[in-house]
Formats: sequence, structure tokens, C-alpha cells
Amino acid sequence: MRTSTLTGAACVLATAVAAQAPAPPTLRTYLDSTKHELVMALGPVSLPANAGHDAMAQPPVVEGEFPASVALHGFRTEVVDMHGQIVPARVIHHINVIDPAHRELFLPISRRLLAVGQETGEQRVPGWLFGMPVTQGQRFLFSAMLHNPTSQEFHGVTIRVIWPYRRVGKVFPMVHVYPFQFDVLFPVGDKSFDLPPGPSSRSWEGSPAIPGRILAVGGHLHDRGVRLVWEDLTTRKVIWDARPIRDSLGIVVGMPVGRLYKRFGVRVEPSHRYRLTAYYENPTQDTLYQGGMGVVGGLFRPGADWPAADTLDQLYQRDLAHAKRLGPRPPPRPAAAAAHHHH
Ligand SMILES: [Cu+2]
Repeated sequence: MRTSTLTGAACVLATAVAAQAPAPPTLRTYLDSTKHELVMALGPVSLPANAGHDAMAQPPVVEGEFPASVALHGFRTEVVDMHGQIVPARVIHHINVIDPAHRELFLPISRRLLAVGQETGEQRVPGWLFGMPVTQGQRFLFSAMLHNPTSQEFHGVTIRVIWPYRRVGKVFPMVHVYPFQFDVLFPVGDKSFDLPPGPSSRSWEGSPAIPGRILAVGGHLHDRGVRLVWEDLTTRKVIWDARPIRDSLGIVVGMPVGRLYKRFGVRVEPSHRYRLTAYYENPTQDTLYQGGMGVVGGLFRPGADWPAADTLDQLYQRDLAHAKRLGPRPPPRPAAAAAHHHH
């Protein structure tokens, strides 16, 4: 009897607290089998008007599990408010989904399954041909960084990452593919860098853990970015050379996508060395704080078994801590740079 009275009191207390504080955002992952879409939905989140990503409460990094064994062949994002009205995609600063059980292709860090910014748009490959297999119960980390450059505030916002899927059959999808990333600020830590006045560039070099073929490639640059070049230094061949797509105001609205599978892909080898260079041109007299990023990502067809993650590896541990936002943060923004336009 005594126990139930105590439970009752605790229950009343919990209800009172819940009435005051907004519900913390939670992640739901489910299959929409009529649309053949796997959905990751995070919410509710409040987005105050005119709020930068460092000025608002961010949803926590959350862990999820894939609800079924399927093959994914694309993704898109969707942001809606509590009434189901579409919220502008500009509120997405970035969303990352990582698979801590497998390593990245070019580094012993967790595999990046998805990295999107506001300009990424919808990406899709033919589902009968290509698919990224995931298994029921497989864990992932979901991290969303939001901001609200608009003058309207949004409440009860849900962020959805929607992946078209196909059941894995004996024949289809014909080719199992896995995502990879290659970032000029590899191996670990924050992926933005300052831009000095005038032309500048950043690059990183590395080799893949296993051989295989790069089947599709896309990338990400910020507004002052002029070019992204990814090359095989051993053969001196350029794999991908892209300039950003801009709107009439010069804002980067996207990057071209290289559908390398149309010419059977580009082979990469552990014995070769690869380099990615991001070129920037800053027309102002000032250093642009955290104004640059340079990354390519795409689909890879392994030519050997994909190695499991070595969870004791130093880089792996530092990267995972950073992904969970436990690692060191970038230096605070200087007051003079506060008005800088980000993404
Ligand atoms: Cu960026």
C-alpha cells in the first residue's frame, strides 16, 4: 500500500513537471510500406525567428535502430510544423546519420550514411539496380543542427529524413552499394574553416581501406567556394571536378552530381593516394569566420568485404565523441564576424 501511495505522488509530480517543460524531441523510425519509404522523424523542436545555429537550443544527438532489413536507394528531407505545414528547408543547417558499427572507406572513423545541408535536395538512384542494405536492429546516430534565418517562428517542428527502400531479393537490387565521404578537414573534428581574403584552398589526402568502384559522387561547398577537385595522385587522373551551381545572387544552391555508374564507375585502390581540394575566393578584406567547407560524398561498390569498425582506435573514438557533440567545439565566433552569412 505504501509503495502505491509513493508511486501515486511521483506520478502527480511528473505530470506537473511535464505540463511546464515542452516535451523533449524524440526520434521515431518506421516503414511507410505503401510508399516504400523508411522514415526517421525527429521532433518536436521549436525554432525561434532569426536564430543562428549557435543561438538556439539544438535537438540532442539521438540513437536509433533500423526497423527492418531493406535496401535504401535515395533520400530526401522534409520539415513540417505542428499543423503539418511545410517549413522552409533553409532551417536545416545540416543533418548527419552515421553507422558506428562500420568504418569509413578512407578513415577508421564511423561510416557516414548521410550528410545533408539545405542545398542537398533529393537524391535517388534506380532501386532495382542499386541499394544500400541495412539490417533490422542495426544502430545509427542521428544528429540535426538547425537554425532559422527567417523572420517567422515555428513550433512543434518535425524533421524527417525519408529513404526510398526496396526489399532485398535474390536478384534485386543487383548491386549493393555503400556511402562514403572524403572531407578536406579529415581526419577528425569540426568540418568548417576560416576563409582568408582572396583565393585560398584546403586539401586532404588518403587511401581507401578496400578496393572498389566509385559509382556516384556529389559534394558540398559554401558560398565563396569556386571549385572542388578530387584526384588520384598515383595515376594523376581527376575523378571529379565540379563547380557549384549558383542562383542569380551568387548563392550556392547545389553541386552537380556525377553519375559515374553510367560509365561503370571509377576504380579506387588501397595502394593509390587520393586528394580532395576545395578552392575558395573571398572577395572581402576580412577573414570569414568558419566560412568554408569542402567535402565529397557518394556511392561505392566494394570489391572486398567491408571492414568492421575498430572501436578501440583513437581516431574512431575521437570522431564518435565529436559526432555526439562531446568533443572540443570550434573557437567562439569573434564579435566582428557575427553578421557572417552561413550556408
Ligand atoms: Cu557546410
